[in-house]
Amino acid sequence: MITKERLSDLVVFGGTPAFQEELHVGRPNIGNRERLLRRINDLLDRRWLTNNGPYVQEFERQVADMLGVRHCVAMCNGTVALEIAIRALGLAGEVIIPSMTFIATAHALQWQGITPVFCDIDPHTYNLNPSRLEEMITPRTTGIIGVHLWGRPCDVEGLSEVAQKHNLKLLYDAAHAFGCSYKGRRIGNFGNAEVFSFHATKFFNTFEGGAVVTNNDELAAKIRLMKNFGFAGYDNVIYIGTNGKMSEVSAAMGLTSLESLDEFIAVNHRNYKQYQQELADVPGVRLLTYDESEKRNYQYIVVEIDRAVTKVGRDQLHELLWAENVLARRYFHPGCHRMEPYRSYFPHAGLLLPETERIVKRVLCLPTGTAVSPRDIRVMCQIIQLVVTRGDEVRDRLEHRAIGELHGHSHERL
Ligand code: T4K
Repeated sequence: MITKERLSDLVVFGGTPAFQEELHVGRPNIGNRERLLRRINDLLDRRWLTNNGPYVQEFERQVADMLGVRHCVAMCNGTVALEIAIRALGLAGEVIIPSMTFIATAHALQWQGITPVFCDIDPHTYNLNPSRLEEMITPRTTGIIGVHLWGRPCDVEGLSEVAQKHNLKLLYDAAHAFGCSYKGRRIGNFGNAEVFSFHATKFFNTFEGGAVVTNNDELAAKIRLMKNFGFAGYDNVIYIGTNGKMSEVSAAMGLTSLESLDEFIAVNHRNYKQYQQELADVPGVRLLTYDESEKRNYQYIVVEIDRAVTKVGRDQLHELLWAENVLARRYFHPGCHRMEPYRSYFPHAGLLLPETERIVKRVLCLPTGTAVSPRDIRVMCQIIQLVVTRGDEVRDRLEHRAIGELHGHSHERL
């Protein structure tokens, strides 16, 4: 690992990369390897690999207990869990969602012929803004999907008020919010149902995986049928369904990850505090904060770049970091409304999404989790500090380099 003190130390200006190996956002946390391998050996010995096996059942029980929710239905991934929850709730026509989310939230609707209607976010929380919801409601609206972005809960009360007033279903995409709480109650207990992702890149993972959790018995029963082709016993299909089942190997990983959950959160919290400290005096770089009086998983380190102060834009900083082997991510740039098929369907959607359009250009997620050391964080923050304190110069040199490259290419073409 190389520390950076001068601009010429930066790779873009001729230096060598700060990190020999790439640092990723979303490097998986791995729990106790021996226990995982023991479980995998067990399931192989049992020759029971999927279809509601004993590990899946145990995993569902443990998750439901931890969250204090009546039902947890484990699934093969978060996207299928969303699709099934959407279908089981009878959503149709139009459903209101934020555009500031991973594309899966929108696709899970469109995949089933339901139109996602993008609503703007609150300028402080970056979650759905309840006061902008009503203007998006039409006679075709059947529901709202709130996304607890980066594990910071939505305004649950504000959203339920609008949902109730207009008789709409309320589903939460809680892909980022496993282990978090809202007003002392665990995420998983709100709306008609909530959906988690346990993808490898989440702080808690089952390789691929997800779950729908709900306190509604009838809905849970329907979702259980739907994730298993509608089978209600051998040779007896009583409902339309698909294959959304979690495998035993995923559940084995899930049970093992659950045993290390507190440790993963503690490491994320420690990393968050260190980033907070190291970036405290870097002007124009604001670390998004978590409410520490609530339960949080601290799995995303999000910085917001104010270009008016830093001079170097978010995208330039992103490029500089990648050159150093820090694979920072611009989640969720450029917003779902600017991705296909939505940008073709709704080319002017951005006009109603001023906050989303502003935020997607400013945020950057930095590596955290158990694969990142305190020293890695120190070096990453040092690079950011160096770049920002010499922002004018870095910007000018990057822009000159870009113009130079452009001239180089046009000469080549001649
Ligand atoms: N709703 C929301 C709000 C979500 O954020 C997501 C998923 C979903 C719904 C859907 O849940 P799932 O169906 O995925 O369960 C990644 C994840 O694939 C995705 O699960 C996640 N959100 C999203 C925020 O991030 P990409 O396209 O950015 O993944 P990718 O391949 O670029 O990987 C991210 C980084 O992690 C890379 O730097 C590589 C690193 N990585 C990845 C994997 C898989 C590793 O170091 N090891 C690994 O095993 O979507």
